[in-house]
Amino acid sequence: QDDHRDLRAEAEEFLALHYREEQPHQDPKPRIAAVLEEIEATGTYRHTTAELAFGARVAWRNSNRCIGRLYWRSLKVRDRRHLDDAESIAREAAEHLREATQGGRIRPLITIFAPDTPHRRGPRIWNEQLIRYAGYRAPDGSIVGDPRNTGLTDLALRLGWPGGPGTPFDVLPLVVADGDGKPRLFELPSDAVLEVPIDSPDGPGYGDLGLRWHAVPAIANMCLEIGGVCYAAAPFNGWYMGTEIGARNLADRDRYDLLPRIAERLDLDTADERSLWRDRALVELNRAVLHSFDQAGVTITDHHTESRRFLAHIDRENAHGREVSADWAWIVPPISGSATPVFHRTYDSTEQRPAYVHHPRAQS
Ligand code: HEM
Ligand code: NRG
Repeated sequence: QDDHRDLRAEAEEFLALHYREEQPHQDPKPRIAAVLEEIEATGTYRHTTAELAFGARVAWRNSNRCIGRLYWRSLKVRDRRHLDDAESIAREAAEHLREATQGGRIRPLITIFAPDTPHRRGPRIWNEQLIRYAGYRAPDGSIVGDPRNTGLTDLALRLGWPGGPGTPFDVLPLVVADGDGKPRLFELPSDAVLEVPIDSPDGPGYGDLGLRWHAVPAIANMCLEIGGVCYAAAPFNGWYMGTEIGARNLADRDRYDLLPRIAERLDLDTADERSLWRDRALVELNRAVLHSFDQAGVTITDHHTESRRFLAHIDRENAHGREVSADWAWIVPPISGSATPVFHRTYDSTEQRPAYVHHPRAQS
């Protein structure tokens, strides 16, 4: 009889939070009683539309690794809980990208598909983000594309993907499994994928390097947990902070590893670490990313602005009687940390629910 003890407790806690924040003058007991009954009868329960949207927004507010939380109330929610087949999910994922991209005026958006239930597992998206670049392993051990995605690239090829044109920036197909767990491939329509060519704001430029990045970061493999219910397929996006692309994706040794080539363009002395050629190349690459997104009219933030906003977020939350938890190592930007205000303090890192979580069983 105590099968659903955790679910009952988490449901109760979430419903109480929802009432406390959104309808403080109403009594939550009737709704809680109805949900507990529904759990007894069916082993799960259905969130109302308002509960779902509140849960998705508060899960963003609770994302300790996210510096972009000031606008958590503005998250737009697409309720697609009635969809659980792979084909519909691929179609709606593409539509999500179109609605989120808006030609460059990016807006924070989440699409929520069918949750897991005791009777049927919900669907899964195996890509870590809706848009990811292939990483092709050559026989000599070298990699064309994004080394982060060699695993998914291998899998897609095994499932019958013919492969893309073979550039360093081939968009991978979506790999989607419905409840039966069998992965299927879906090519993303090109009108759903906005990309920005990266070039330097001054001088000769990096045009010949052929660099680009996608406009929208849309995490697709985290589980949205609300009141004990797991929405494993719930892709969400905001916009990029420039350093994610310029200081990590394009710069990390185990990603695109571009610092040596940028330094060469800048004619820096790469034989001498103390010339700080890596640091100088990092700054120029990050200027190029911000400049290129601006030129293309695509929303992007910089780490100085976003750090200030994050501290404003903490103040605003405190004014509402809420503490903000954060993970210092993720909040502090990967370049010029000490030049941003988020560096010069500590954070409590208590995890709260609802939350976006990396599930051990989120995939496969
Ligand atoms: C992580 C910025 C919107 C949830 C991050 C990170 C940055 C960031 C810089 C660290 C990423 C890394 O180091 O790899 C932003 C900005 C946004 C935004 C500028 C603009 C609106 C959102 C939204 C959600 C969200 C809409 C969810 C609804 C998260 C989560 C993580 C994260 C869950 C941790 C991801 C992980 O564990 O891999 N964000 N974010 N963010 N963000 Fe945001
Ligand atoms: N660093 C990853 C993206 C992680 C999430 N970042 C955001 N999320 N900005 C990358 O692709 O570089 N968001 O929802 O906006």
